[in-house]
Amino acid sequence: MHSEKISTAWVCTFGLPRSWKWDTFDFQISQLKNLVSQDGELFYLADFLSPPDAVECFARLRDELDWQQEVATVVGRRVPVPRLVCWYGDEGAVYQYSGLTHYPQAWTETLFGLKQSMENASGHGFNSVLGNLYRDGRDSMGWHADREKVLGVKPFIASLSLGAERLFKMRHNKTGETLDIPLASGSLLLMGGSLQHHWRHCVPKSRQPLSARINLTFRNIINQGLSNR
Ligand SMILES: O=C(O)CCC(=O)C(=O)O
Repeated sequence: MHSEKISTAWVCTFGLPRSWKWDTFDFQISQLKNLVSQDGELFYLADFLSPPDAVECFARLRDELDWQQEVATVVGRRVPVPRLVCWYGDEGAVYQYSGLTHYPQAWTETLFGLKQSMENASGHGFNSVLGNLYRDGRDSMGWHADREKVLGVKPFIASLSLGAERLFKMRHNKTGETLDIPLASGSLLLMGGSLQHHWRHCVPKSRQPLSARINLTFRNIINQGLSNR
């Protein structure tokens, strides 16, 4: 059941960014069904955010965040990444992947409120978030696993989807077993245990005329040794 919306007012916590209260679904991980048969944990909640909050949250994030077009080097060629990205978090939560170094921008009120909701809901702490903006069905994310050293041995990642529904595909590294999960607006996907070591995932392109989608993956960077620029 959705908890009653306590307030739509700004909440101010001393020393921390003010945060926005979202109407989120109360759940306990122990009550959720693990969607993978082996080697990891994967939980899906279709309606973590209420539909009105999902719409509002999408609009805020689309307008507020500093979306960037990154360029990756693939076999010596400079190729634009097929989506826009941003990286926010605690100072020092520097993240390197695909040969690119991401220095965090300071939490916005919207992101900080979502981070708190994610932490309360999952019981895990997060110090950073990767944002992906898929402008339409031509934007995508290739096969990969989130298993960089700075995420720790068994990273726990909370992934919030907003906007157009997109397919999330998973494939087991050894058995080739596959799993397709359509990610609805307002849904939450939780990845944990040894999932990233045994499975890969992607968001393929779609031929459908799709509108935009925002995905936020809340993460915990454990080696904050790198300093900001
Ligand atoms: O957009 C998604 O749902 C997937 C995002 C993802 O795989 C990632 O950020 O590593």
